[in-house]
Amino acid sequence: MFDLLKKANEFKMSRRSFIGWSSAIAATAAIPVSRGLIAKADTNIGLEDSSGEGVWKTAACWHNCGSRCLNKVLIKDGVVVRQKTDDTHPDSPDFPQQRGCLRGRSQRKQVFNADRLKYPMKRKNWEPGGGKKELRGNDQWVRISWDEAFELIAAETKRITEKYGNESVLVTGGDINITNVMAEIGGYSACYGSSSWGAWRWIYENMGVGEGLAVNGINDRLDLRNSQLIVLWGANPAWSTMGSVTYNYLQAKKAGARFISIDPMYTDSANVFDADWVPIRPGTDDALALAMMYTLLDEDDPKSNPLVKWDFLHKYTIGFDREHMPDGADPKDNFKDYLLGTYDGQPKTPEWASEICGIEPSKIRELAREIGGTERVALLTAWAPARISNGEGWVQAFSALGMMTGHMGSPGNMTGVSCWEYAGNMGPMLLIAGGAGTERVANAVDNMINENEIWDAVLDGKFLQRYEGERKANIQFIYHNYNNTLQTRSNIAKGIEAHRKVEFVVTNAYALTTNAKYSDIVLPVATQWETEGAVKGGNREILITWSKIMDPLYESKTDQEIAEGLLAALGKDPKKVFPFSEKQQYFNQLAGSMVVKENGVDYEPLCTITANDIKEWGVEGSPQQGRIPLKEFVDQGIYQIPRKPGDNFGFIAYKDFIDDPEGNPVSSESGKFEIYCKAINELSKKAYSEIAPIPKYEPKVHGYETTFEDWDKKKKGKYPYQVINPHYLRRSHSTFDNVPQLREAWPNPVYISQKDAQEIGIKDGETVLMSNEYGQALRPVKITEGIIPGTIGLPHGAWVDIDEKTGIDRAGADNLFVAHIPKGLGSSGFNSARCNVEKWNGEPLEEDVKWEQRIIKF
Ligand SMILES: Nc1nc2c(c(=O)[nH]1)N[C@H]1C(S)=C(S)[C@@H](COP(=O)(O)OP(=O)(O)OC[C@H]3O[C@@H](n4cnc5c(=O)[nH]c(N)nc54)[C@H](O)[C@@H]3O)O[C@H]1N2
Ligand SMILES: Nc1nc2c(c(=O)[nH]1)N[C@H]1C(S)=C(S)[C@@H](COP(=O)(O)OP(=O)(O)OC[C@H]3O[C@@H](n4cnc5c(=O)[nH]c(N)nc54)[C@H](O)[C@@H]3O)O[C@H]1N2
Ligand code: SF4
Ligand SMILES: [Mo]
Repeated sequence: MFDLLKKANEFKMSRRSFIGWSSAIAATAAIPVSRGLIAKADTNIGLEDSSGEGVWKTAACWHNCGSRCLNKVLIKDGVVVRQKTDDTHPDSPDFPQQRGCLRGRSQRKQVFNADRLKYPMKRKNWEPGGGKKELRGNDQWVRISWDEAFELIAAETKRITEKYGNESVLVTGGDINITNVMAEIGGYSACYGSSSWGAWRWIYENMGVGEGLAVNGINDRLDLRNSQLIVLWGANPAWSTMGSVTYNYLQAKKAGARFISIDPMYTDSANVFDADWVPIRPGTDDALALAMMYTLLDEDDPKSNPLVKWDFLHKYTIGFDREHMPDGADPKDNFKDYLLGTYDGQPKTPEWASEICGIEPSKIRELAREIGGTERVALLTAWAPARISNGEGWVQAFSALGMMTGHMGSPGNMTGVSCWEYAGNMGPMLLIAGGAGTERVANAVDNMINENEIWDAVLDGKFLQRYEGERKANIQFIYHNYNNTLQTRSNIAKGIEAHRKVEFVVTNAYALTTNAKYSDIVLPVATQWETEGAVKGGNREILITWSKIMDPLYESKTDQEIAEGLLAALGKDPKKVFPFSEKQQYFNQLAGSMVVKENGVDYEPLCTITANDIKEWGVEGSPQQGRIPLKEFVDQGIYQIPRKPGDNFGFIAYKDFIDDPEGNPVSSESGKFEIYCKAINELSKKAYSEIAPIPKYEPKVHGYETTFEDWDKKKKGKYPYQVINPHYLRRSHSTFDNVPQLREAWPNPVYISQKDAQEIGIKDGETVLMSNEYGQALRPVKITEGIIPGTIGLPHGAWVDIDEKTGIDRAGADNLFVAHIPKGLGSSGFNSARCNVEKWNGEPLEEDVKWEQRIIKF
């Protein structure tokens, strides 16, 4: 052991000089000293390098970053010395390599970061029942053994569930490990939310924009090349979908498409695609869409200027006009009369919308004419514009615009969400990962707490069980599973208050994340470089598999090992809940993975598995015939379907429905696209606030209108700036925020317009204090012409770092400013927040790359 550590240290020195890291932190963070340095190259699944120069293995890049890429590591003498990305085949537009981004390529800086948690630990002033609860987040840590950790957690779990009932345990996150433990002992309270999707979450199916949430709402990437106009309506793939998406869009550009970007920020995507930028105020897209539809109606002449696709509306939708209303609905409630203002006296004119969304009326008319008057248009939105309070009207309006202009269901025409792993490329998955085989244990406690209500449920003892009614809650134990809920959900300050109220908080984490920091007991978890392996999908053309790079670092354990240890301490049989070893589960995923056949319809197993493979792996299974040998898939790390125009894998969203609406109805109650949707309206009456059955403009809680003290006199109020949280390249949400190299590359400023900066009296790089009724934070400003005045861009996910004396956060955590007010069917209002911005007269902020890392020394 000693020799190996020495070797690793020597290696670190030469490696450091070779890479030439300039920052001292970067150098010390590069490689830790531990048994985990000793990567045991598993001959079963490793790729031997014949020259003896090391072994390249596919390493996990497992985060919820909106992409999935191939990452490989070179293991030499048991040490990870280099990383590379996809070079499994030559790159071309039709068959692109799945290249990793800056975060994936710095993955080893995260895995081997000096801040990795080494041992189980408890808070110094914790004792059963909570101890000094107010010190959570601000206490010292004491190292404990795993046995002690399991015993303490089991004892507290028993005490708390016996005293307050199983519903007093709140498990956050959907990961199966801890939820299964708590389900096995009688259940737990869970939470749910709309985090990614915003208002799309519970609207799309009811409206009939069937699979609009993700997979099948838009056409595939090769068909994008048929679009003449591509509208990116609040979408920035160059930041939020790494991998090949920007490259795919560029092929459409090369094929002649023009781009428009409707966004509060001039994005890197808009820049790359040379898009016309239409700056818009956050949360006002519904007003713009309504005014565009008003213009279409106003200027439409079926003979001389056909802008509205009446045939499409009549054949495929209900609720547009009084002649096409569903049974039982008041004909006066039709959408056309709402646009015209027939009954409410307010036509939704460009002049009306302009005052709200900030776009000139002439520009609104121009946009309507262009979208209505172009034959083949891709109307694409990411989830961000719907990640607002009362965002349902936007989802309805955007969809209705696509229907009114008929840009759905034919080549080059699509209207829907283009986001996350499916951005700009939808259709049935051409490869499907197999399941691990572990079952979710049924949860006897049926408490589902909306994420906007979790902290209030803890503090006030009640919540709304959606569609049912109010329920009492007495949460006394928060177990943070696999997420960073305290950081990534609305109103962090309230969350901290809630954490300081309950009797017990536990987190499994590999660094001192926000969840971990405010806990009583923290269990060090292995990263996915230290677990057996997994198969994961990404875009529809790929399946990636990674396998173990090394044993768990320090004393860390995998999520499943932790769950098993807890079950045993609770007197339960771990084997009953987790019947399969982690290796068996990895094997199950490989064996169950499927690939589409050449006909584009049927599927076959991806891996050929021999009796010898099964023996070598030491698992249970049966031999099977597949597309490629198991070893080949594991060694390559990827299987990708080559694509070419005209192949059998193309996809046009809703084409089946367009070809035969009766034979292939969409998911709504009527089977048609519902511009008037009764179901949404009825559901909303049993949820948080009523949603109109048709697309209607509604001011947002904490939206633009609320930045004024007096709207008529246009007098700004206490919190005059709107805040948005672009997903930022330094991080995947909060993940990677602790990597010094990424901090150096992406310094995390707050983006402010030139005009606002002048009014506030600040220069580029100076520090500002942002504040509202929920929180305060400092950030250096980046002054730009590329953001609409009146809005600031505070990147999503910085690790909150509150000074206990002043209450001010120096990291600029977005969720300090977001209200925890569920609206509609329960969506979160991340992009509808507001605050004040002023020059900071205290000590200027040091760049966060220079901050001390959260390294716990015992
Ligand atoms: N204000 C604002 N808030 C937002 C958003 C926004 O735009 N604005 N976006 C929202 C969106 S889209 C999403 S999806 C959510 C994401 O919310 P989260 O899922 O909470 O996001 P992460 O910060 O990535 O948290 C993942 C955590 O899991 C840990 N982790 C990683 N691997 C493992 C593992 O193998 N085991 C265990 N136990 N832990 C592991 C990581 O260290 C990290 O702390 O945030 C939402 N919050
Ligand atoms: N780098 C990075 N990439 C990520 C993630 C990450 O954390 N970091 N997270 C991944 C996950 S889980 C998800 S769900 C996706 C989310 O992906 P997106 O929803 O696309 O992410 P955002 O960056 O929040 O927003 C995209 C664009 O919408 C704009 N926008 C914000 N509010 C509004 C609005 O009200 N109206 C209009 N018109 N535009 C608006 C923003 O300025 C931004 O340019 O990203 C994924 N990709
Ligand atoms: S885009 Fe995501 S999966 Fe790809 S390399 Fe970056 S972090 Fe990893
Ligand atoms: Mo997300």
